[in-house]
Amino acid sequence: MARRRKIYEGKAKILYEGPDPNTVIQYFKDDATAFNGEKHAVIAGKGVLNNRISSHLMTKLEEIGIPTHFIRSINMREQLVRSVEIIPIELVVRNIAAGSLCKRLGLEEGEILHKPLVEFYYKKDELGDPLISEDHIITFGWADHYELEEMVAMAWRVNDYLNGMFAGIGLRLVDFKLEFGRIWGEHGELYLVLADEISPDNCRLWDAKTNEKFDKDRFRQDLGDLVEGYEYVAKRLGLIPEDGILKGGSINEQLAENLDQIENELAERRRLRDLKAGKPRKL
Ligand code: AIR
Ligand code: ASP
Repeated sequence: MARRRKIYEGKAKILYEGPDPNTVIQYFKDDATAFNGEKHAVIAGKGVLNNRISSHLMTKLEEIGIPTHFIRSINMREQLVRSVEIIPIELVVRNIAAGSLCKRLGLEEGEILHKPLVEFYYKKDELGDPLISEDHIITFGWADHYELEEMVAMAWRVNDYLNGMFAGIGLRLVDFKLEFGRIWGEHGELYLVLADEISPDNCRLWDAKTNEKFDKDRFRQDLGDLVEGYEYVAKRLGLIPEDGILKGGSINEQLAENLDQIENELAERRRLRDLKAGKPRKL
């Protein structure tokens, strides 16, 4: 393969230049980090499973009209995505109290919130991604009113959809994190799309009956094999065979490559909406 230029390397992914200037290749690493990179391990199979799970969920979201950066899967570790300008905000949606919410407010883990909670964090590793308000976002110009309104609306729809999808396979969607990116059209119109990834690295997923955790908390809290948890999620979603793709703790590469009939058929069907076309409602 021709040498590709690396654009950016993060904790769990690498971005390479894509085949044309509007695209980027997103490579899923096997690295797992927690507590802002303090804890680190390389876990065979994690990248393959996240690539697969995220491709699937992004495709499903496209199907209900949520625009995403996802174009298509390339191979077991890589996907082609639209090149976007990432908005430096992490939106976290919570249905059940866990993680930093419990720590900050002294709540008991597992408490069901009477309405889903949307939180904003400023994406800045040096500061440990601090919690911020909508006003910070506007005041510091990280996003404008149109964008903020659109991001929150999309986050609610994603939550409703994924809640149902996971409930249908016996999992509770406790919380998740979303990132959005900007794309400009030919005439300068602005589109917002869902970017980054949606995988057990950035969702909390518990068994509906036992509350067993199948997400990155397995690693954060040393609860058991991380990749087995992710594999369980992929199996329940019907993305890998029932007997899994792990062999003796590492990925069966041949089997993983052969799973390549991934959801690419929607790649060309796009429903972007010019953000400036409508007036913002009061926040
Ligand atoms: N998250 C937040 N920053 C990075 C990630 N991955 C995700 C977590 C969790 C949710 O956002 O994986 O699903 C809330 O995280 P926390 O730590 O604020 O409780
Ligand atoms: N991914 C972040 C980190 O490396 C946060 C987390 O998931 O806990 O620390």
